[in-house]
Amino acid sequence: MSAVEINKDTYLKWFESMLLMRKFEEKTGQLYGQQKIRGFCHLYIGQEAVVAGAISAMQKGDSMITTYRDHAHALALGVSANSIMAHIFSKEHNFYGGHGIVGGQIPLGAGIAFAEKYKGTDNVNICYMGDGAVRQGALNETFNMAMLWKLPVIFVCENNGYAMGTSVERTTNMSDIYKIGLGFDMPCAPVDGMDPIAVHNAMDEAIQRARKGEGPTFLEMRTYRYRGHSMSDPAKYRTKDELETYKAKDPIEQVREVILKEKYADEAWITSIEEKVKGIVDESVKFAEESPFPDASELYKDVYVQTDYPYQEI
Ligand SMILES: Cc1ncc(C[n+]2csc(CCOP(=O)(O)OP(=O)(O)O)c2C)c(N)n1
Ligand SMILES: [Mg+2]
Repeated sequence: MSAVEINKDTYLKWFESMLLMRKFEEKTGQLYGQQKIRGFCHLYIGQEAVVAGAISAMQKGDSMITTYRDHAHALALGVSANSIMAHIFSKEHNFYGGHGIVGGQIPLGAGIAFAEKYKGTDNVNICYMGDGAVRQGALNETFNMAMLWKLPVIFVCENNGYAMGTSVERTTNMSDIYKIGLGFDMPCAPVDGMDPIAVHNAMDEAIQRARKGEGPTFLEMRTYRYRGHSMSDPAKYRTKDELETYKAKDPIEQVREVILKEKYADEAWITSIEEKVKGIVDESVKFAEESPFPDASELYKDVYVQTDYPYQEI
């Protein structure tokens, strides 16, 4: 049985949150083109259902940690668009970043889950990684420890088919990534990552198991990024047909269709949400442009955090 049922409200929330993720990313891409955002920039366009379906299965107190393709995860946890345009980590919203080292967040996710168990909460950590991260050595050590100690963590591989320009098939003989869990006796499954309902149901089941103390799950979300790896990638390693096949399953369009078909809301509501989202995104750009640059001394701030829990022998 689901802990969190899908109903009309879920669909309306999915639509608004996925539209915000998409429009925020489109604007981010534009700002990069205008050189207002520099350095590296990785967009989430196409993968929205993976985060939307997870959020609807989570409860307050649960946390997320992910890679550099991270704007949507923060938005969905309630970090404001304003602050994401300027700065992204948020302890207050249980969003732990944002990691640039491929696979680096996998042991950190298990560490967050260890802390929750140690403190006796029933919170769960959702630890995301790309398909390019699953062959990093750290995953093996982490999966072993997470199973041994039955940590409340859900490992989610967002398999978008490529690590930069390299397809999964070019790096492994076992392209059914979820099967990595089998070697650890970890519950694992492939999930249609373009479908928020499938994501929600898989996450709901995994989260319930983790909350009951039954340990981790490994889910392979089969998804797709519509844009290149980062802003400098013209994505010539894939065909237009392949891209179109995934766009035909666009999660925002799927949810919009259900809302209209089931009469959960009408076209006027859809338009009002589109306007609301545009307002939020435009405001975030204004906020970021008007905010002062941080002082160089900020680099040293918050590197270490004093916790409420003194060290104890266990
Ligand atoms: C340890 C390490 N090796 C290499 C890189 C360079 N690098 C950055 S992103 C990336 C591809 C990762 O792809 P994937 O895990 O599939 O995530 P996606 O970008 O598709 O979301 C690589 C190789 C890095 N950041 N860290
Ligand atoms: Mg990838």
